Amino acid sequence: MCDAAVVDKYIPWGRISMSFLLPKAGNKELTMGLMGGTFDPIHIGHLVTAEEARQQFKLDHVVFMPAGNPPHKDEAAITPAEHRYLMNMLAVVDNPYFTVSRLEIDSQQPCYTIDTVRRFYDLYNGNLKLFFITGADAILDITSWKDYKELLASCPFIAASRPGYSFDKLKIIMGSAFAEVMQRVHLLEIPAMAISSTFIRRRVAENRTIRYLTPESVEQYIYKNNLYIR
Ligand code: DND
Repeated sequence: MCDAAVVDKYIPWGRISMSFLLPKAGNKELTMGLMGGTFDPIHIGHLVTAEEARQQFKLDHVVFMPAGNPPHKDEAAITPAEHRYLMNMLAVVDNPYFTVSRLEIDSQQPCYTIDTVRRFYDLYNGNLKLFFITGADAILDITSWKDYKELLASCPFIAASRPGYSFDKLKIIMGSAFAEVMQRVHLLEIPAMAISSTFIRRRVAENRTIRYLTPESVEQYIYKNNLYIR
């Protein structure tokens, strides 16, 4: 469960609230896309997915949620959360509809998506229509996520097409779970981009260019901080 203490905490440069930078609710119900990820690093596949979801599903905002201590990944193998958060901030700065949340990275415990979704509904007093944005690959193992039935019931997913993960293939691999899961999953066709964070990390380690695979500011941040160099 995400730590409630992150709602309002002190950080070295002052006091910051969990809702800092998050879209304000106002009187009308907000329609929001939440894009969770390890983002190690964020790249144009993530950004194109979020922007396409925003337009096709008429989202007021997309909030990127870098995972602090991802339950599904080896913590020692991932880049410190603060670097991943800052790369997300650099990547979204020119899009007025995109923001980044610190909710998960400020939590000391593993954050499960169901807990994050509950926190968001609480934060907006239910005055929120939330979609969780993923790539098609995430749907493949959704049944292993914490309380996945409740998660899907409370928050529909938008799943973007991804090279190597056709929905026909998912149907075969997921078997009987597919039909039930897909009742709450909206498919999103995006221009196919065979880009992954793994691919970018490998290219940096091999001293190969990553230009245009991620925003230039993120590329420069990676070099400046010697990230992904073996
Ligand atoms: P990843 O580490 O796969 O994200 O994590 C995705 C989200 O799943 C995070 O919010 C996790 O907390 C959550 N999760 C995972 C497992 C269990 C549970 C929750 C649980 O609650 O039990 P990446 O940084 O690798 O990628 C972020 C998203 O972007 C993913 O959905 C990925 O599929 C998608 N993506 C692309 N989509 C389209 N084209 C591309 C993409 N590259 C990545 N080229």
